Amino acid sequence: MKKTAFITGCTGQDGALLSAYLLGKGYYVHGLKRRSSSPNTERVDHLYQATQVKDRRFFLHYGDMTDATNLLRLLNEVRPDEIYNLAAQSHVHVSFETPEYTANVDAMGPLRLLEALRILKLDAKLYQASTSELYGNSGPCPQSETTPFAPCSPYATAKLYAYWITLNYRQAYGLHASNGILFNHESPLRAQTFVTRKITQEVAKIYHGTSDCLYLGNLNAKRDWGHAQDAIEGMWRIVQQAQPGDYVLATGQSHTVRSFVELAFSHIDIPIIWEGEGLHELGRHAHTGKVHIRIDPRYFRPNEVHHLCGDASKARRELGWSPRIRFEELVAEMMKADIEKGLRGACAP
Ligand code: NAP
Ligand code: G4F
Repeated sequence: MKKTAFITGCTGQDGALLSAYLLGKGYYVHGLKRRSSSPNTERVDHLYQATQVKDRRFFLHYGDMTDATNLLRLLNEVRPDEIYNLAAQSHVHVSFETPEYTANVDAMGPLRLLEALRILKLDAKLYQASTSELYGNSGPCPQSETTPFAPCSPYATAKLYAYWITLNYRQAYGLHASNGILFNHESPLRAQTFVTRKITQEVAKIYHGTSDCLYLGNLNAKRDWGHAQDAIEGMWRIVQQAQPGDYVLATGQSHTVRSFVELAFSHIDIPIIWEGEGLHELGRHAHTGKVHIRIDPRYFRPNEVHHLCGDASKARRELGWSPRIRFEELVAEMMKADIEKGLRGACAP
């Protein structure tokens, strides 16, 4: 029998990729979408159209993680086999501006889903989108499932609550509820306010002559950047396990923001040299001397996580999961997509 999945955050990067992945496996997919005054379903519109006529397996429902009765009603109507809770105010910097809202969505949201499962006595498996931000600057790299958590932002603190309440409900009520502790994962669908997509989009504009300078914050932060498609497969594998658990999904390699910038510019044949320090640091075209990167203090965070790099040994061992797409391939794919979007005159997402 075909399985049914309920995906919160289905209009985001991961939600759109997961929806396509599960539809490809023959699932019925029900996604939660927020009411918005401007379109917010661009990433999934093609899926909606593709399954409309003969094979209607993709459904969108209005809802919000802050609305418990909405979630309760939808889960009661859909009665899914699997729930993927991907919805979140997912921007770390923005969470310093909207800490209470972030807690409401990212901490209380998962609690609302868990309570709905308990109240409805639904026998569904739940995936909670946990994050490497939980580690903060807590200790040595690489970080694994046993590394202590030390969240450094309202976002990470809210996600810490979500992590523990998922584990608590698993232990207290025997729910099949799992955490995927995912390190940064990107794709051409990544929102433009995250650093990777911001870089590839601006470098593509520089290539097309519609911009000449990229403004960034901390160039020295290091992240373990993988491909979102690999992450999606890991999420699904976590949910398929006979027993619930908590798993790190990561590549095990980290790079600085600076090296991401250099690699992106290399795709348009611009070698970058760096000069100066701190706020006065510049990135110049090594041959023409033109300035293409400047520092803007607006992009510094009140508190920074310096280095994230994951150890996914447990996922390799128990899920048979390992990332397939290398960092260089990820950057190449994102650059190609943004250059092609520029040729078509298209922009977001
Ligand atoms: P994303 O692109 O920002 O997508 C977030 C999704 O959540 C969007 O569909 C958004 O709707 C929805 N959403 C936000 N607030 C909501 C609310 N109040 N009610 C209902 N839906 C709401 O994030 P992503 O990169 O796909 O990440 C998916 C999940 O994984 C998030 O929980 C994130 O925190 C977590 N995570 C991501 C990464 C990563 O590197 N990508 C790593 C670790 C963990 P709109 O489209 O209307 O904005
Ligand atoms: O791309 P970022 O905004 O991602 P960040 O903060 O690592 O968070 C992402 O990954 C988490 C997993 O570890 C997820 F949980 C979370 O939802 C999100 O998907 O920033 C990456 C790094 C930071 O150190 C930041 O300070 O890039 C640095 N950075 C430098 N200049 C910048 C910029 N970040 C952004 N967004 N914009 C800049 O101009």
